[in-house]
Amino acid sequence: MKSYNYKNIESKWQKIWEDKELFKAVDFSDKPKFYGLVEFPYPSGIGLHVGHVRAYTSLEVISRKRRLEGYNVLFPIGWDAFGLPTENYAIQTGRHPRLVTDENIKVFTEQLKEIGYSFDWDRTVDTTDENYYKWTQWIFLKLFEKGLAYKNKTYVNFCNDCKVVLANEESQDGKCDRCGSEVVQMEKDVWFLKIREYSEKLLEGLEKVDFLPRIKLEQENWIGKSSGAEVDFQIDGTDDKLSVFTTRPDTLYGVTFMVVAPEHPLIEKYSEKISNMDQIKEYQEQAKKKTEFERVQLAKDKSGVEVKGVKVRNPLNGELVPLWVADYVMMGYGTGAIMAVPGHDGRDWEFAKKFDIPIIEVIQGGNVLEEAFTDIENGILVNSDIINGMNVKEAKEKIISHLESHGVGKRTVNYKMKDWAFNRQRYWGEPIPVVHCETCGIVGVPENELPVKLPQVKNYKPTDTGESPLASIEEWVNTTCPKCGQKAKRETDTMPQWAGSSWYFLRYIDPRNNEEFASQDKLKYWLQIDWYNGGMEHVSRHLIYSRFWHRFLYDIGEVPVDEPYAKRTAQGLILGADGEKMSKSRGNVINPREIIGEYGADTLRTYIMFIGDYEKPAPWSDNGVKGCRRFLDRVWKLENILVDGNEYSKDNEVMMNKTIKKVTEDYENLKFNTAIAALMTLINEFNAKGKINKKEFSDFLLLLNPVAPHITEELWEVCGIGGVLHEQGWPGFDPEKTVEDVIEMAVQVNGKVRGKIQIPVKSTQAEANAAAMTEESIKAHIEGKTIVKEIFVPGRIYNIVVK
Ligand code: ANZ
Ligand code: ZN
Repeated sequence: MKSYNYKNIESKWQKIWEDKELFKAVDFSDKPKFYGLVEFPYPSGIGLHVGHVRAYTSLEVISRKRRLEGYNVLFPIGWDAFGLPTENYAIQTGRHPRLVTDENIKVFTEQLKEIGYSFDWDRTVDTTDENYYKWTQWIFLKLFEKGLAYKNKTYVNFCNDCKVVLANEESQDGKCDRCGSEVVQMEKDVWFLKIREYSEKLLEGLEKVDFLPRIKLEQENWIGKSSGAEVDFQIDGTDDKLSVFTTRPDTLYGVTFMVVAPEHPLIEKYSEKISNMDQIKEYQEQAKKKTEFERVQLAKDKSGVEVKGVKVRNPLNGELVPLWVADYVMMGYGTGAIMAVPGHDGRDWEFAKKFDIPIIEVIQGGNVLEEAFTDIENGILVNSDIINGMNVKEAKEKIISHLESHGVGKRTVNYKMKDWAFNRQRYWGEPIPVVHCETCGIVGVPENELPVKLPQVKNYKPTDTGESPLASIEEWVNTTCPKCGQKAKRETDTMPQWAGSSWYFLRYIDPRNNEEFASQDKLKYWLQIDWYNGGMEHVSRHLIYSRFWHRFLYDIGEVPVDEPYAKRTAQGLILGADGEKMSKSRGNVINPREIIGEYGADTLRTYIMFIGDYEKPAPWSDNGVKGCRRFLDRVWKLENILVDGNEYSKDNEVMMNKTIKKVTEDYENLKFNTAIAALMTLINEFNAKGKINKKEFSDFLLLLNPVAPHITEELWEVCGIGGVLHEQGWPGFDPEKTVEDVIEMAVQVNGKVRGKIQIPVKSTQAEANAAAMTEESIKAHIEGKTIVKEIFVPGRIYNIVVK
């Protein structure tokens, strides 16, 4: 037999698959459909990463398995190609991002094809293609028409280096996600999408989908629903009130001070009354310089200033409490003001200690002078007048109804999730399709004028004031108002990178449609996406944003189902051989090309799926790669022990059924590593026996095929099994034959149990007799006598009567 020439084999089969258009998804078919989705890559200049390979090979395995199972499979890929790295590269080199993107896409395409992925290459989408972003703009206009996109002045996280406004999710630990430099607060006009209005729908939607529990949890935390009350405190000597949001209305008797955020409008309003306004102004200036993260997470040492001259009254007991301004209270959450309960809230406790404010215990069980007692869900109320002796739950209810009946508060829910800051002052993004008219305000560009194309610019660098480079192209900026026909200016901000990826899965369904983003018939046929796999890092942002857009499209009748993804799973990271996250700076990055060159794509695929528990991080191991290559070498050599046979040989029956069951189920449960381990064991068994028959061999090849498609197709052909592998069906198993059921059976002689035998559950009376005769304790009572009667209940008991 020839040696395992993976290079020839892999290019040969890749060509055959392509020529036969094997992976083309057919619109409308009698077969059941399967839509498997993987997160499309950002075509960076670095090329494909082994992390991509892990992310894609899982659904690649499932997609290939589904085809063998008789499904019409849609398994698409595309390019999420707008974004900063390409733009920064363009700024450095002066080369147009379009050219750079096209080059990168070419490299990514080659790399993905080398791995032998079964993508439908006729359906690729590119978010930077005019025919694609036309529809991204179209969806934006729909949001705008429905009042879900608005422009507002706000403080934004601004990166001085990238010259770009960052979404909250993009500035972590007070640093820019992209370049790592310090983030500052800047007042700007910003586009927002009202994703908050979808909080409840996005939460409810989670109940009907099959997402991994940790994915659901992260989405819930991101939305951050909390239930409680809004309580109105009266500002002493006025008719004004200061409303606070609290999750703990039961602790109202423990309030010893109130706090407003530095940006709270109350300060401005009462500036005449406040006697230490200078001090407060200075504090406000300091707070401006801090990011939300610094204010909330880093503020171990609490800071604040008392608002002198203003006091507020507790609506329950009428007591006057002092008012403070402190930056641990955020303007963007709740009402921007809190009632402070230092006995039972850690932040309030630290603050009270530092500024010598009284602390009152209202829930029994701790020592509030030593530390805040916060473990209070099951506590009993004290020092609390009308709720004394109640548990927390009762107390909450009682207080809320009391507040409501007295008109000083109400039950309310709050969501952590903020509206989505939806613009960038950058070049390489979708232009936001509106114009600014002095008479008409902000006006959407008419649908028939879409796409609003990106114009040519000389310089891709944003201006120092944070304006997009588009702002400097007069011919483009100056236009006329679609409503009144007078002079108007185009919006020069572009959309954030999350825009294109918020609906790409819909475009795959009908990628070349010029009339609609996708036809209703095709959407009806392909949706929902049956299985979506991607990274945990996209679980809060991309996954929420795309569910939001999809849900919006559903609400306006543009898509037939409310939730886009029936199921969502996530892979773990692949770490370097040093156990650290792979990164260029650490020099521990593995390039898939090198592995393919040295061992072949099938080895790469097998190793990536074998590397460990799919959901957990896994360190790279060169020895592991070699081990997988040796496994494929052994697969290649099975031909040497191949014998005829159209059925499993008797003594392999259970082993085959068992392995088929295991591999079938493990693939579905993301246990690719144990599935491959079972196939390795199977090979060892056959090698030990010195033979494998054709039926056993062909089923083995089918099981391995989704993971290692090239070598298995080749072996199918060279071993003359008949037909081609990819036209076969997935092997089935007989559940009854998956276990070698051995049971213990009691043997009675003349009514007395004389011993026990171990026999397969389906044994006959003769087999039971043979087994019984090997047991000394039983044999002793039978030998030399005559058996006059036998009562054999299969699987239960064996009774012998002797004389
Ligand atoms: C009194 C109280 C007593 C509170 C107690 C907590 C414990 P979550 O669960 O995250 O929604 N809070 C409200 N608005 C705030 C803001 N803008 N900035 C900072 N903190 C704010 O948290 C709600 C709790 O966080 C609220 O309930 C409030 O403090 C505080 F034993 O009110 B609580
Ligand atoms: Zn106008």
